[in-house]
Amino acid sequence: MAKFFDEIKKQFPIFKGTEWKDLVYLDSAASSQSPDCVINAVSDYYSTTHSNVHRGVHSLSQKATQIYESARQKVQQFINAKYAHEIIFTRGTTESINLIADTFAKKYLQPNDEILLSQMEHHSNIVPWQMAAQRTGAKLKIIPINENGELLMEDFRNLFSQNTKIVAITHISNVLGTINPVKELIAFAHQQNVPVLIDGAQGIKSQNIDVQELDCDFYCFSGHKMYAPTGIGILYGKEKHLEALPPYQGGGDMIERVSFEKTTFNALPFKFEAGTPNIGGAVGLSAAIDFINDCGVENLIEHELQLLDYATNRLHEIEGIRIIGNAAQKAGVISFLLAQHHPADVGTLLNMMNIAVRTGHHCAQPLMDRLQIKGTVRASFGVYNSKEDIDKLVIALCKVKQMLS
Ligand code: 7TS
Repeated sequence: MAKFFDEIKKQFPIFKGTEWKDLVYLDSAASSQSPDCVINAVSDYYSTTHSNVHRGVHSLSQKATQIYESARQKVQQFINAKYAHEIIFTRGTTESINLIADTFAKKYLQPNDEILLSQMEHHSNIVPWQMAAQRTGAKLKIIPINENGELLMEDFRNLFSQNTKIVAITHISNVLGTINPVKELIAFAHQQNVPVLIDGAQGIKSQNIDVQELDCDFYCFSGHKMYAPTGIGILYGKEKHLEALPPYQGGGDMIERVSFEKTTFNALPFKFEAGTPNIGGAVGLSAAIDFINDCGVENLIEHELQLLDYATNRLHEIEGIRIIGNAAQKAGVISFLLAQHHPADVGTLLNMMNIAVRTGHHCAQPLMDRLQIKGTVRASFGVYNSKEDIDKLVIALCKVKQMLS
């Protein structure tokens, strides 16, 4: 298996150039690197196929449209959505969540309605709901977590009331690595007739996602955390919800007929895709899905878990390390503190030793408040990481400790 992944690393040009050849990249939860096949697909698209979509009679535009729509089908198959028109291209997870928070609020939210979120959400799955709540008079209710960083399921169930209108929850915490029991959460919410949005920013590359099996109402993710380019992401929504919700942005492509008196809207998925979309990004995302399928999703999951296990054991060897997030079910994200040292100091020194980690609150300040810490150092894994990377991290952390004492 290790050899298999060594070979895969060779497909990532960033590690082949002289500048970053020796970089230990442990920041894939923020953004993953892209393999040749993704970069080449985007480059080929612009070299051979680019034109605007959905509007040309000419052959080049038809070819671009075909490639864009086949990318949609690729995503549909990847997450096993029932229909291709349930796949909306967006700029990323953040835009996908904003789209739902905004349109859901317009259609359904009333004063005193309740939105359930968890204590471990990324700001992207808090602020859009807070804005929706402020506009409508609805309220946020927060599902608490235990010391290990797991949701308190009993509290979750008890938070439901007559006024609960939607649950929005992360699949995997970008700080704690916790894999939430989303299937169970969704089943319970549905018993109360409440729809569920899953923030899949971290889930998409660490889990086998089958939206029909999960039965989630919405699943949101970004291309750039699954080896695709930035600026492309997905909102999956069940057809019945997407049909019922009003449009988000107005503009070209999302209309059926416009007059100054009245506009009627296009069918799904175009109703939610105003303006010229990120066609090159969709091409890159499609290539990234091929890449993931070629690696084998199960292999990627296994690889991440092996690295997580190894990193957890090795980090524990360092005196003064405190791992933040000890859930029973975790993905390849590991946050920690090194004695009393400031995460930014630790990260800066690691950077000087060619190790890229993320430090700070990771856009999860309410979680930091809950944990009563200011931030963490976070190492997160991708397909190109190896046990040697973790060994280098551990050696570097020992040096950092000496330097800071
Ligand atoms: N939700 C979660 C759980 C995330 O981890 C992130 C990004 C987002 C939403 C937003 O995704 P975007 O692609 O729209 O920006 N997380 C991180 C991170 O952990 N470090 O940098 C970005």
